[in-house]
Amino acid sequence: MSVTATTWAPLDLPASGKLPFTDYTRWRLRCSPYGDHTWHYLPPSASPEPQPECDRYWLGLEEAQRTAPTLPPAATPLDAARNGYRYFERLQVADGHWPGEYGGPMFLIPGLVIGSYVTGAGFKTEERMEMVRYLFNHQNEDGGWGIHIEGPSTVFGTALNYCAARLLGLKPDHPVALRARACLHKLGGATGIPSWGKFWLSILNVYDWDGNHPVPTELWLLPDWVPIHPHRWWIHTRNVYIPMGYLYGVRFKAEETDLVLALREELYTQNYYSIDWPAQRSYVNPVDLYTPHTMVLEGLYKILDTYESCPFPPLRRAGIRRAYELCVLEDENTDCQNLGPVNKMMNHIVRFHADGPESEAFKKHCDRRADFMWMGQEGMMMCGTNGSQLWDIAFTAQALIETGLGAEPEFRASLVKALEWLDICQIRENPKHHQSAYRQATKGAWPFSTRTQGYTVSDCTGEGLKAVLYIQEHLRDAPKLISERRLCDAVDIMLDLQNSDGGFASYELIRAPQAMEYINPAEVFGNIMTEFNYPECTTSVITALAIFRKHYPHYRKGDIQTVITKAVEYLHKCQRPEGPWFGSWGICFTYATQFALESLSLVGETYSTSAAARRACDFLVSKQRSDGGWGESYKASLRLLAWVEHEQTQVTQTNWAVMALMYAQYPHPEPIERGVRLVMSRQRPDGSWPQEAIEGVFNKNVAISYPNFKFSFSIWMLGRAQRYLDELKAGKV
Ligand code: LAN
Repeated sequence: MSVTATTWAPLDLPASGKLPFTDYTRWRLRCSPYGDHTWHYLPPSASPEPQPECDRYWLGLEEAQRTAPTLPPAATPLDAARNGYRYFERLQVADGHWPGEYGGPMFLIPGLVIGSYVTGAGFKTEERMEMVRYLFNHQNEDGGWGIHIEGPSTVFGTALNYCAARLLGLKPDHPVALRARACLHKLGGATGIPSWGKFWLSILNVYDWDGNHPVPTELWLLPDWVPIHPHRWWIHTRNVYIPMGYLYGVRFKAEETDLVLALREELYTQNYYSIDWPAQRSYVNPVDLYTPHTMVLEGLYKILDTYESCPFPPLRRAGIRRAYELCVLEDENTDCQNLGPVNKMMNHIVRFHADGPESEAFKKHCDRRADFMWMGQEGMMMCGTNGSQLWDIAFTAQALIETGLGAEPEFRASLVKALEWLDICQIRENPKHHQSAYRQATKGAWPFSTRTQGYTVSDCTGEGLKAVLYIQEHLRDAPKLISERRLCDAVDIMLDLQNSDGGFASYELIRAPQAMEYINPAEVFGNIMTEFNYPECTTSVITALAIFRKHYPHYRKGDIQTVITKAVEYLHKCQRPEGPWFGSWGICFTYATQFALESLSLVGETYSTSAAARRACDFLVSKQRSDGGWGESYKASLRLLAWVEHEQTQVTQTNWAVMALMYAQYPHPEPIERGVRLVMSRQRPDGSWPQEAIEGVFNKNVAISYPNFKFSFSIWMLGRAQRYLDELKAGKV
């Protein structure tokens, strides 16, 4: 493979991305037996095969053409839940799971495109066209792009996506390019791009490596016990800095093609060749700054910059070799799919550089790019992970059981298929390279997406286990596909993940002091250096263990009790004084509070018995809007601020708030009834709900979409509400 004119040739593109650039009836989603998805464009020669409903839904064809059947109007919340599931079931694929798009962040397509361009890994023309279209559709009014689809324009978003669009074939005089350049220049040009942007531009050879602070791989040569050793960093951060260190160490850069030379002209307000590069290292445009460099980091950089001017070659070589070894271990553990989309594209370049374009590893990397590329109605995006398969199926399965819908003959088969997928998704072994790659155990865990990706996540294991227990224990004659031993393996995984203060973090135990945040070099993210405890992760584990012990009361009884007690203590400690819990992965207080009240209810704490539950409910009720719903903005996550209202009421947050009240056995029906009415009023005649605002967040500053939530949580809430309101009226609560 090489950078050929045919692969990257300029495209003639319409002025706007409103209408598809390709024939949408030709796109097909294919799934591996493990639920890994890839989209394919059928060549004109292919015999036309019918397009499955799932594909049509995600491509927006169903909505555009209104082809879904109209359902009998819902008279009760349970009818509405049933209609919702009738719609959602059509989106389940043959292996039992629900595929879904997982877009939102706007710094992922650039990594994909730059990493592919510099290694000569091509795209199909249709993929290029639809990626550009996605960029067109997410361009802000002012011509720029933000760090995520709802964010204001930043240098990071604008410079990187501008480069991506140009590499994909956008001509420099196209109106979209003109507007983007105008915005970038108004922001002062690309010099002030944050450090991860400096890195990608340097790879593309349109920013000098001298404009970057060092990324020393030598740190990996320190003994493991050193408190700041990189194996102690948060897994996403260390997995990004490993290949980044390698590529910095070898100063990898693209060939100086005409396009590269043109970009050097287009990205800056001054002459590229006159830029004082070292002066840019610590310069980040204020519009981009989320975590400014601390004095500690600046001090550290002074030392590193000095070392960099005369590095000790054998040490540098050993550091680079070590980084390469770690990339190989990660590739072998995940079949080159890797932990996430950022390190995936960096490893792709490392393997190209070290192993060559003909190597098996590089070829595998090229193929695996497709796992992150998703076709949506606005074009083709790069997802935050290779999907959210386990996460979505776990909530849907629990919703079906708790509402009783799963037991209705019409839906039973769908639920059994979901169980089959949960069975396939559970990780059976520890990683191939376990200790040597500093990995947490995985045997018995459920990952966030698929088994191929294969990373333990505390709350995914919790939700996966709950879903399996619900189906196997509550669905009459359900096949017991997952043995007791395997359920116990999942429990072991969770018990080993508790931190000393009782909380649970995301992928691993907290391995380093949290003061490491002082040396966070990525100015656009917060809380990324180490693991932190999260109420959401903690509550999922408490809930899963509490449900597990009801069915298996003897397994590690004492350990489970101790872990739950300490976790509940942690949960009490991190409740905000006003009543809610702060969510780090969903927006925001409604999200975390529903998980918290679910787990408190399982240890007997409800509105009438617990002051904590009462405070939480009163807080939520105080935020209910006059239309009966709730709505929070992603902005609440930015600065640990208090509640931030969204301009519109949101179905998903209304679901979370009502679920929270029901978990706590809130004694008054009105707020629940009003929430139910709001969610029912937003349901369409075909049973679906339209997409509203973005639902998730990460690293404080980035929003991410969970489009299946509008189905799983609406069905769950409405079905439960029916029973809850009946019980409340009958005086049974
Ligand atoms: C996710 C998505 C899921 C999420 C939950 C399971 C919801 C959470 O409770 C634990 C953390 C986890 C697994 C999580 C961690 C960070 C991820 C992987 C993401 C938000 C999806 C994308 C994000 C990842 C870091 C994106 C790549 C960007 C970098 C800055 C490396």
